[in-house]
Amino acid sequence: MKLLVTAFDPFGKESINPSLEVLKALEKNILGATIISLEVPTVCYKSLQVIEEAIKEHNPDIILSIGQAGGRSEITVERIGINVNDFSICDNEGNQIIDEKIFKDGPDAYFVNVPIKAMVENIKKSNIPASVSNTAGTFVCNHVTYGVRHLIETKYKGKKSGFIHIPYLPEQVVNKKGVSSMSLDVMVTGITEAIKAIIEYDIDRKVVGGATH
Ligand code: PCA
Repeated sequence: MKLLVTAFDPFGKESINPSLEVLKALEKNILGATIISLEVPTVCYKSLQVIEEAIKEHNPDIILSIGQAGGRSEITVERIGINVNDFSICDNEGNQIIDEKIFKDGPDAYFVNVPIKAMVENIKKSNIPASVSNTAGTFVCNHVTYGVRHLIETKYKGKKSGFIHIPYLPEQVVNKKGVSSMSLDVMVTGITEAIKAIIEYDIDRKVVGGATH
């Protein structure tokens, strides 16, 4: 089995992106599966082009993308990507798209097709806070969550894709009073556990993990 794992370059006011740091530290073989690492620009459409090139080159079974969710306190496994670009800040090439579809011919949303509950349970088993998230926002991470699923549905049927948002690293919050962070080694363990769940569970576990709001 081959997994393409992607992470973003720093964006906004940050000089590091925890997703890229986690990607660099990730084992290249997990439970016998080959991990292919890919850095992706935090830029609409270009991010998807870079991922599609890697899909063509490596033909992975699974595409798992990781991104920074500054302010979240847990590792959050995204459930859904929605067909909208509504950027509250500029991407890394200065694009700020407001209220436009990502793909005009695409459905309103796609659920990811990796086992999100099993991933969350596996992360929590290692005593790391994790939960299912029902919104990946409306910036480049949602763009990639939606866009990769759209690529799969339209061109690369049979592959799976998912998205995980991770908190800031401690060094990013030194001057952000009261903002959550998580250490690199903890996040690397968490992502590794999530990948193990993807490899082990073809069908998701039916366990509690929803939200009231
Ligand atoms: N996080 C941003 C884009 C890149 C990243 O790491 C987001 O949540 O949309």
